[in-house]
Amino acid sequence: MTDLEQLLQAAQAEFAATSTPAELENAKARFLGKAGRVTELLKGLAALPVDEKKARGAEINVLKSGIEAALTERRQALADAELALQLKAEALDVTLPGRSRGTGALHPITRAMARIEAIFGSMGFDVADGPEIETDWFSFSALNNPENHPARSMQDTFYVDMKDEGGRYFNLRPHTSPMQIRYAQAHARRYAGQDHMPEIRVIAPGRTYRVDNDATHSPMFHQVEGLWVGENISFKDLKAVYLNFITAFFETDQLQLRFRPSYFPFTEPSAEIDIMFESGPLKGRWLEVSGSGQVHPQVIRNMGLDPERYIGFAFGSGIDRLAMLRYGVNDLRQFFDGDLRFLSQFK
Ligand code: 2U9
Repeated sequence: MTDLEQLLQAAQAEFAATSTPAELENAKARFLGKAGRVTELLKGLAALPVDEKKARGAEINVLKSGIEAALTERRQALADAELALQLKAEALDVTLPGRSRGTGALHPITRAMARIEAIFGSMGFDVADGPEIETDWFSFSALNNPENHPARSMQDTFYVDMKDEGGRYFNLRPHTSPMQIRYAQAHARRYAGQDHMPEIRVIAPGRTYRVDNDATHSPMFHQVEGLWVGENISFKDLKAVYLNFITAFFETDQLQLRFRPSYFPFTEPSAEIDIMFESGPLKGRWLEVSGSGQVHPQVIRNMGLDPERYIGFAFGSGIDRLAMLRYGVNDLRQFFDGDLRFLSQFK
């Protein structure tokens, strides 16, 4: 074997022994680099006589081509191996089930509210929605709750550091009654001067605020108030509407309803509404579910209507409490903690 054939074999062996592209490039440098062995051979040609130079040069070039071919082959083999490894590592099992994002769902209070709107909607009630930051007049005065009257302390109101035109602080509405007033005023204005005014039949569901925080009170809670005003609306209509609502909401007619005398500045006479289930887990206990009453004549006047002609009833129920009873929840605050372990049970 000639020295050149030996050198080719040496190169092939060294290339074969490499296991990374970097190692291969180092091996290449030992043969074809500036100080590589083939380069040294080529430099050696200069010392040869002219007639030998040509033949030797041709032989060295054959060697060089052989080494280059071996290099290319090894490069390809290493790249193939690397690709095979990568494919193996990143292999994708298309038969595995997909990872779903999980479906969202409506909050139980939102669902209760939607049911309430649907039930009252079926009885011809419109739904009113409006500001949560209110003026003193809409939250209190219009509802026959004058400044400095002790009845104001029935509500531990949040005040906003900003005053209305009368110099009184804005408040976070402690009930949705302001919306009922706004709605009734707009209704009265619309039919002012006409012989006939359609009845006002509206509910105002929404967020309300009071300084209160325990297992059955949250500083932010939800109320639905109802208002039905016309020329001949009485307590019997209130009883029929509320009984129909509560049996539809709880999906049972196995319940009794009673009125218990009470006091609110905006209604006279006033009553608490209690219900008692005749079956099921809540059977046998009277549960307070709403306040109610005949709208006070002064409140009718504040709507822009004549209390000699118009009369009606109003009620106010806590939506959170209704939802607690319906879903068997005993701490109101769970609704607002944002804990998905609790909330996802209502999907
Ligand atoms: C107008 C006139 C009268 C709404 C009423 C109640 C009785 C009542 C409470 C129930 C539980 C508030 O959420 S709660 O704490 N509400 O007891 N609300 S009558 O009376 C009105 C409303 C608007 C114009």
